[in-house]
Amino acid sequence: MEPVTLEHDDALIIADMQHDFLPGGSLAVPEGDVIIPLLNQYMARFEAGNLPVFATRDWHPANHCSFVQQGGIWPPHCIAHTPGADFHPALNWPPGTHVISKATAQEKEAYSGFEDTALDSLLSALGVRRLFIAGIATEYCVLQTVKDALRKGYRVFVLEDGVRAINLQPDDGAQAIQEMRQSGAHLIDYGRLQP
Ligand code: VGL
Ligand code: ZN
Repeated sequence: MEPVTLEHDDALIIADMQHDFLPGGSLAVPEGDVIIPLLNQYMARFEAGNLPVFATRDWHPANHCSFVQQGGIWPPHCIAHTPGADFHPALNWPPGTHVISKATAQEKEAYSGFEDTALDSLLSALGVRRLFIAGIATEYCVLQTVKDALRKGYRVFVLEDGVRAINLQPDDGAQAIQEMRQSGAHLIDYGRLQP
């Protein structure tokens, strides 16, 4: 992969860095917290370039259909307005970071940050054409957000060192990376970003 230089039509999307998805949370992503310092470095680069940063968050009602009690596959997690749904406090969000709440409807699962949110219209209004995407979980929110972004015509860079997987099956994360690459996403890491 070639070096990548940030351009005026770039934006950063960081997926779901919430307590319940981090070690100690109800649906912890292994090593989910390990990427926080790196995500702060990525955010600092976008802030320095005056480029927009978006934070998605899972923001479920207490009886969301994805929870086991309602026949879903997940333990209750990221219930709106509870501490488990808060972002980890060590993240240095730039002033003006756009927060996108997703999967807010009781009867519908939604992993993608684009599903029933204002994300696409905000990006369009800002003239964004290239998206840099990191966060958790690789094979759910990150994968579906990346695939939606590609379908909508964005050029997509997945920050491979800034994602972590749940891995219900041991290679779910690796397979998701493959799927993103095959769908047309570029995989990069921090070392590829030119100063
Ligand atoms: C997610 C599991 C359950 C995600 C959301 O957005 O990655 N994963 N709910
Ligand atoms: Zn969820």
